[in-house]
Amino acid sequence: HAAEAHRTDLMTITRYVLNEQSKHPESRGDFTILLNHIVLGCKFVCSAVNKAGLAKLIGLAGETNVQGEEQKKLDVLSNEVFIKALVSSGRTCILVSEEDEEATFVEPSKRGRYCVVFDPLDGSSNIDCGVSIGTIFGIYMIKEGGEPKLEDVLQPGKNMLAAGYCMYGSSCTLVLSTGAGVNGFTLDPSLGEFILTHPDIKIPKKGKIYSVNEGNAKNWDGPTAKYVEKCKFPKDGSPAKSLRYIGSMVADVHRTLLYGGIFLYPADKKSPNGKLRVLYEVFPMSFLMEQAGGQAFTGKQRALDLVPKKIHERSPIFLGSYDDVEEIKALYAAEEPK
Ligand code: P6P
Repeated sequence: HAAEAHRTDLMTITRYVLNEQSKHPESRGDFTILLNHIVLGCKFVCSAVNKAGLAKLIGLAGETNVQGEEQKKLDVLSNEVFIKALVSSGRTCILVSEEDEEATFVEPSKRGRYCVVFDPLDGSSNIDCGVSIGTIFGIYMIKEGGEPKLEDVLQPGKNMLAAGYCMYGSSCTLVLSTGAGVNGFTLDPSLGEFILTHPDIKIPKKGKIYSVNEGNAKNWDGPTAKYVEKCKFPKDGSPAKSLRYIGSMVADVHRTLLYGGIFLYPADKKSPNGKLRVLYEVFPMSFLMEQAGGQAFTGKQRALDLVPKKIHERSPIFLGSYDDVEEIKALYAAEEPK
């Protein structure tokens, strides 16, 4: 009967979020409405990404499609879709997007209490070759009443109420945490619904995979170089780790979350703060990793404790299985000036 119940008792993401809401009787459902608008954006982008090859949506802006219309690049299109969906939810007041230099302050008549930071289509350089890409997002509550200010989105990642990503690959998978664990939902295109397929995801305590761009090895600092060396030539006779690097953060993080291991984007001489952005790449993925029992470290501190000063600030990041991150933390601690 359990199997039967599972097939007919579809737990959609909307039902899941409503269940979460029912645990907060004081809630007015604003958060549920906001999440539903984010889910709508993900469904639209999923459909656009899947059609990209056919509708010549890929490639550079300026190409014209069969209707002779000016084609928008997928990441530009995705950004517009999310901005419109978030503003129309009537629950947001500040939006920070990887695509927009400045933060968007929502007009007063449509304002709500939430600030959303997002990368509408991360890894978009991989679109043309069909590698999985994704949307990454994080949600803050505005700090206090009154006029929304930029400081309301320059909060440490530990203040996030929720974070997640939607990966557009062989299937469309949305991984979400609202602060009570991590759940994965897969889009059933015939229903147009995200169905709970990965309940209560926990990352293995230790993994057999390391994920880094080895092409940057000549620029790495001591601790990173030592750690990667240890992955490849373990001194304790344990088997070497496998290297898996897709070059699309959502895909590399999703594999790390499900299989275990460690994902590294270290600082190097070329980029002293690494490459990945704090607000809408490092924080949401670090939030998910901690919620799944893993951890996330910047080389200096717990990633979620970082207080950003600018909305597009970068940070080095080491995230994944708890024990694997502990090892690289020890190597950085050993380098600390006494
Ligand atoms: P590199 C994609 O461009 C991205 O922003 C992330 O999705 C990915 O993890 C990283 O950059 C890859 O960077 O320097 O290894 O190509």
